[in-house]
Amino acid sequence: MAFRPSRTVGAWALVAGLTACAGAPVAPQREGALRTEDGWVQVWADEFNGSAVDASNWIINTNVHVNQEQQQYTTSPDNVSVSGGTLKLTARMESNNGYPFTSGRVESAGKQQFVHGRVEARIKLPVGPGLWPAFWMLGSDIAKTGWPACGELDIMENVGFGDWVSVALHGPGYSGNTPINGRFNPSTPVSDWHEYRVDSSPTDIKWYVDGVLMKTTTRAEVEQHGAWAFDKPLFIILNFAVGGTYPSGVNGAKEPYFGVPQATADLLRQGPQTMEVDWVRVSQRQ
Ligand SMILES: [Ca+2]
Repeated sequence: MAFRPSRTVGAWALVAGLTACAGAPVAPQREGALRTEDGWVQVWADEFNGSAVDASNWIINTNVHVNQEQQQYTTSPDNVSVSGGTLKLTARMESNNGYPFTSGRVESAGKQQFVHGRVEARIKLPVGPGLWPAFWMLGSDIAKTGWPACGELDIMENVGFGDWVSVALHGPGYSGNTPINGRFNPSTPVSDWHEYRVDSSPTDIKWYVDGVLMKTTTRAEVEQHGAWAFDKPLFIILNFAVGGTYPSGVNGAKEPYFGVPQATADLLRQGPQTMEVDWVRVSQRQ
């Protein structure tokens, strides 16, 4: 894409803060057993079958104010909840800490991290330009090495359009408006359930939607820009931002909120919007 805003501040804010709907059919539950499929063995999953965010897997990070995003993340069940087999990250129009919206963000930082492998999630998104849900990873060494040296692997981002999602890599020499990115069209709107996945190895990174290969980036391609940053542990982030630089760069909106056009502000005024996650699974070749 032509424009990819920096996650720089976000990454650092993340570290600094490290202290810290609608019902839908749920996929068949397969937790509790390693699942072998084409040589891949499931090594971890959260199927979101409980009644709260599993603290052995996730922190709820509220201390993130970056990219001119318009939400205050909270730990409230109104913004972050688990029920009916899914994680729900919900954006609401309600003032909090000087921000016009509240929402939710969970991270596996300090809880679960993975070197290479298959990371996938089944996700259903709301539609409304300026909504910015994402499923992504950061290098666990970010506190030591900083961003972008730590590496950032964006598995799925959406800025509120129903027909496309984006992916990207960030690292030393290829960050912010990174040259390594792509936009892809799921077979049906993002408001339907889709499986977003990345397979990473020492030689390449492959992105899939619903099992269909969308993009392959080789290590050699990355190393044309800078050091490969993906041979080390990374953790998972699921978050639902509202507005900010990436949405604004696409939809052009500055008012009524930065990156949030009037129609989406009206949508949020009418009611909360929820990013729903059925499961997150990680597999590795063994
Ligand atoms: Ca589930």
